[in-house]
Amino acid sequence: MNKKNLWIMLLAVAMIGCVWAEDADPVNLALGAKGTASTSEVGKPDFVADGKLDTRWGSHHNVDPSWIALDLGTAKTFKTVRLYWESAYGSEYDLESSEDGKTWKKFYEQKEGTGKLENITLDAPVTTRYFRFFGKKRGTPWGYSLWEIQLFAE
Ligand SMILES: [Ca+2]
Repeated sequence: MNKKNLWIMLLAVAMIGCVWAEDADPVNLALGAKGTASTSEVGKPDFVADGKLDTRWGSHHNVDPSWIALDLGTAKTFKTVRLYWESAYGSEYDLESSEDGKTWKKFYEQKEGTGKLENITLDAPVTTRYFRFFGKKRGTPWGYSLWEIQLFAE
């Protein structure tokens, strides 16, 4: 390949890279995580991390507290937590991290949750392998019901 063709090729690769980077959706770091929960009235805990907005997990009705934990496989760093609620939402809850999946540390507290789509930007990035939603007060008589929990680096 001569020099001119090489430059044209490099330019083309760079342009494709730019277009691709702009179009790419942010990576959901929770996708495919393994879920466990205090109870499951509807669906399975894994359903909150399957990337589908029509599959959900719901805890047993009328139980506080209730929780769902995700094992991300390896430690991941995120600054945004997105909760896709079904109609049964949590009005008060903690978000927690853990190094071993047993001992939990609160990094965010919600006291006025309103359900629907909650897009939470943390004050500082959190790095953890285990993530837990810990529901303290339900917004309805039912349980806590989530279509998806998503985590993003930014
Ligand atoms: Ca889902």
